[in-house]
Amino acid sequence: MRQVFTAVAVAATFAALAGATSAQAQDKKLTIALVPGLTTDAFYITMHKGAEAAAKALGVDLLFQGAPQWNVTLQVPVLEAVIARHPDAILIAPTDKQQLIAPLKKATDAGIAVITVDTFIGDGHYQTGAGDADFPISYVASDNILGGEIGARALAKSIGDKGKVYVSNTVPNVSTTDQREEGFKLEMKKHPGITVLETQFNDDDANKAASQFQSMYARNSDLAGVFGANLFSALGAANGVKGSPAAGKVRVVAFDAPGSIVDQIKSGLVDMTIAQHPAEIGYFGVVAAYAHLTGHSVPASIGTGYTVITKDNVGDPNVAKYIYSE
Ligand code: T6T
Repeated sequence: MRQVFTAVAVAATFAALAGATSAQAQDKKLTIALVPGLTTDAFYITMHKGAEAAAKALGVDLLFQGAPQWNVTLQVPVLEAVIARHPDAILIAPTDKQQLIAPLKKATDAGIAVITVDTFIGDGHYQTGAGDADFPISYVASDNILGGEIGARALAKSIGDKGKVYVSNTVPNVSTTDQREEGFKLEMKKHPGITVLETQFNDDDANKAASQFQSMYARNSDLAGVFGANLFSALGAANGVKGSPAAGKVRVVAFDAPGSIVDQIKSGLVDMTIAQHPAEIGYFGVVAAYAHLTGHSVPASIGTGYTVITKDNVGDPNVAKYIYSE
């Protein structure tokens, strides 16, 4: 069975480890590369900061190299260029569950340790000895099914448990956003008064998500709510509602916490957002790679948490610290 450790347990284990292995690390300076889903996304910018903090603490070199958009065809050549630099480990957010398996296998075959952060390849169950995609050492991420369930419960509450809703999503075959949609729909089965309409896929483009909202609203004037399954989907849906006859009528629940979404929460346009902890994902990704490279076993799955941000708690510094860096 796959071991799932909480970030706190992992922190305690690795804090001890950092001291125990510093002598080994001094022999050779390790290089760890982080390949994000895309470079221009506050989520990955924040993840990079967390990775940098761990790299500094452990005395390793960190490379950050990615594509400017969420696109497999752009990510694969970036990955190939990173493999050519031969770092000791690659942390990567694969932009597709299947299409990144073969390119990542090349990294493993070249002796580079692979850890996936945020998204997974295959079914996300690593080090099982089964299937063609279990070779990464670990998967460090939020629990995305749970995230979708939290979103659904919040939206159900906002719309008084009845009416039509839909999921604004990026592209199919992305582990995170697929699972959020899955969790959302699972939870909505417990709310018989709510009808979930067809998911709208926006290619991670907020402008497309905004115009999709407008056509959905034109076709369903009784639309009650939207769940934006990631930053650009949520931002686009909120922008679509803004200034349209839907404003004040259609409720929006968001995923991710850039300043732009937080502003919409303050203005009342978005009811709440589910902030991930991307800095923790980056931090524990580097720590897990370091542990593996210095001869320690690493859990095959490391889970990080969420902070739900609403108008009522956004002023609390313990909540506001989870707003993403830009
Ligand atoms: O929601 C995050 C990330 O978890 C997902 O895999 C892709 O979209 C984001 O980067 C936000 O834009």
